[in-house]
Amino acid sequence: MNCPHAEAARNAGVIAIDPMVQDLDGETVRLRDAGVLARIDLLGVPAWTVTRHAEARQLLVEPRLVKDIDAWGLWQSGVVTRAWPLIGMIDAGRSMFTVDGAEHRRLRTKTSQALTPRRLEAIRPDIEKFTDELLDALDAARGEDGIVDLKAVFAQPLPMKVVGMLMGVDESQHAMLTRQYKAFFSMLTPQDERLALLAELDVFYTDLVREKTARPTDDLTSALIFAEEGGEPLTEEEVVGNLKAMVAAGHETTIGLVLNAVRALLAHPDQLRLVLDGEVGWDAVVEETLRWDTPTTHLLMRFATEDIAVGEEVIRKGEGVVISYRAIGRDFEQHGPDADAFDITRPSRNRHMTFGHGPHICPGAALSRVEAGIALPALFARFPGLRLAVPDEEITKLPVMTQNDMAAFPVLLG
Ligand code: STR
Repeated sequence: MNCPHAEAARNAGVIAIDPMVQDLDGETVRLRDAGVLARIDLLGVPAWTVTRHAEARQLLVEPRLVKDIDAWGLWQSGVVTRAWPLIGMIDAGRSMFTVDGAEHRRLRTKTSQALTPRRLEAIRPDIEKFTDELLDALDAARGEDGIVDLKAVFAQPLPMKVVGMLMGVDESQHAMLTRQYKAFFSMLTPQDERLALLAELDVFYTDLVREKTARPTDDLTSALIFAEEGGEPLTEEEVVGNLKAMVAAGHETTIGLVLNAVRALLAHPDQLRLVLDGEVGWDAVVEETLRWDTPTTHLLMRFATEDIAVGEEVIRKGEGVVISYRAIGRDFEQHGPDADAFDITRPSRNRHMTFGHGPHICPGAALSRVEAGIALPALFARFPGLRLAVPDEEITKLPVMTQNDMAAFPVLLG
């Protein structure tokens, strides 16, 4: 291959993931062009990453790759410690996110059953109500200059309200959680502050679980506490772990999905027209956005319990593997030579792997599709003249290594 990026990557051998996220598209292309498995550096810590669809699909069902941090050589040897800024992405307590096998099924079943498309029909009216309220808030938040931040006023609070309702987290706590997770994900947060906020969140969630244990309500947290089917009931630590994972994931990733879709449509007015004229459905917008501009850039991490051969490379026992979903969405083999283009009419738009694959496939996938499928049409119906208030190039990413997260999205509502 004579791609200069690929040459550079091979010479350097290792691609350092930029904590400041100054060139996400460039980095995505460099990773993809570096091969099926690329060597990356995460703030001084080496890992493999999978950058292609077919191989990721294979590795995501590979039982010799596990989530348990104790299988990580660099953790066993003490090279990686809690001082590493990304440790909270891996050492997140016992939950469906960190456990494999039969125990994983035990931890996950109740949650995935609560989030099936059928069960979600029941909360559709609530999501529509939240959306309408936030559209009013957008209208009201318009400044003198007519500019309003679509992220802060709409895309961020909506998923928080939805996951808050599902899990039984009171509205009065939403702003606190949004602030804490923003600091958690930001690479500008000093590590001692990050560890302190994680400890505070643990106290908050533990108190919440104890409160629901004493006075159960109609929410998934209470259901997890009192789940009877499927063998052993979950321990308090396991309920807390699942609750943390649900709130963190449910709130963070959908922000990206909604904003990335709006941004892509505003940058491709011909495609926006197709949707507004009813020629292409909103589901196509959602799926193509998921493929082209994934909310999760890199998913940390899995560890090899034995040597695993992948193509010409071997992942050695104890080594860490990241899944680079953004590069995977741009795979030429899977999506054709125009994989870097946003195209809601592409035939392969539904064949992305953005929610993962295998046992850990995102249990909230249907929920995020429902949320985006309500929010996007409602937004464009209320504000048909919606446009960016700054040139697209001026939209910057937050310094977050694993999520695809804009700092702000200033718009004119028209
Ligand atoms: C954040 C910190 C925490 O307390 C618990 C979790 C577990 C679930 C993780 C979450 C994390 C970070 C964002 C993740 C989420 C699962 C899905 C979400 C990785 C580590 C994605 O970005 C896909």
